[in-house]
Amino acid sequence: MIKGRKRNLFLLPCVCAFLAALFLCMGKTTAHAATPLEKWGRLSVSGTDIVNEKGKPVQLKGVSTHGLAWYPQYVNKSCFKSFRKMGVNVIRLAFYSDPNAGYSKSLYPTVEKGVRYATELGMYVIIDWHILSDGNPKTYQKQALSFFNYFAKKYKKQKNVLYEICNEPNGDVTWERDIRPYANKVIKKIRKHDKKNIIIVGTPTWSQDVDLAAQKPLKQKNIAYALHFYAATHTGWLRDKLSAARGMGLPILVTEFSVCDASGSGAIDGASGTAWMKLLKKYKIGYVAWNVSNKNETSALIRPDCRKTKGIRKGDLSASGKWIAKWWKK
Ligand code: IDC
Repeated sequence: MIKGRKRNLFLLPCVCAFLAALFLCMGKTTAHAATPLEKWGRLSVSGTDIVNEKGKPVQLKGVSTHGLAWYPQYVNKSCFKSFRKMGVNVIRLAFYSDPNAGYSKSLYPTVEKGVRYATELGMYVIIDWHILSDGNPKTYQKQALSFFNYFAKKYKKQKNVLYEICNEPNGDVTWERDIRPYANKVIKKIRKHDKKNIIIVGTPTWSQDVDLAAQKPLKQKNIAYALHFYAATHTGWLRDKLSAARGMGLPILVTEFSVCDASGSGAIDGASGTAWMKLLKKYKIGYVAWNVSNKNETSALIRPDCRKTKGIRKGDLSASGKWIAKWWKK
């Protein structure tokens, strides 16, 4: 039998070893905080909400690349990680569909890199077919079908991929005649491979007319609809449109926004911006900020004089970047 002082001498190393093991474990858990993907798993659409694997509504918070042809240097793991640290959980990869705006099959590997880095970081990633100057999604429908066929086949097993099939239809485009039939075709193509991941559909007038989509939504599952706003241009009237469409049961995601005007520049409208962010928070509607670059325009999230493409810190953010980053932590 071990007695008195002797017993204490025996117990002491045991207690120390136990404490050391405990600290090591704690160190491990703090070193590896759960990633957004570990926390939520595959997302889906339930009623008007985007929900996690347990069916609980979640709010995506993201940043969008600029056109991949113009600013591919920001598609790197360190850059994505910097934004994750600031509270971002989704990266949008903007692949312009118009050849005059950079469309090229040679950019597919840039998309693949983006998806790989986001995946390694446990972040969600939106593959965005960025129609803009090409107005009608039917203009490059053939290319869109081949684009989504390729990526849906590639990523059908991943839980963190979302497809945005037409950034901003505009000009002589209607929901019924153009966007809805286009969406039906592209959705069919994606679903041939990827049965579950969310597909986001743009709406008329640069993704503002969610009310028109709400009148005749698509019939498939796991479809969300895009609403885009630039706070200085799109004010209360567009917020009302959002609320009305949501009231009609439409699931909405803000896959692009900024706090300046619709040109992507001009002054920040803090009052309109705040009203938007409060509304989105109230409804848990996800939002993605345009754009990760240091271009000399207000919407660029990085300061024009910052040449870094890695290890981005809060101090490297532009005025709009800093403004928006405050909301990533709320
Ligand atoms: C803008 C970029 C700008 C680029 C222009 C044309 O900020 O640097 O020269 O596109 O490609 C959108 C579009 C988005 C626009 C942005 C600002 O989806 O591509 O980016 N915007 O104009 N919709 C509303 C505003």
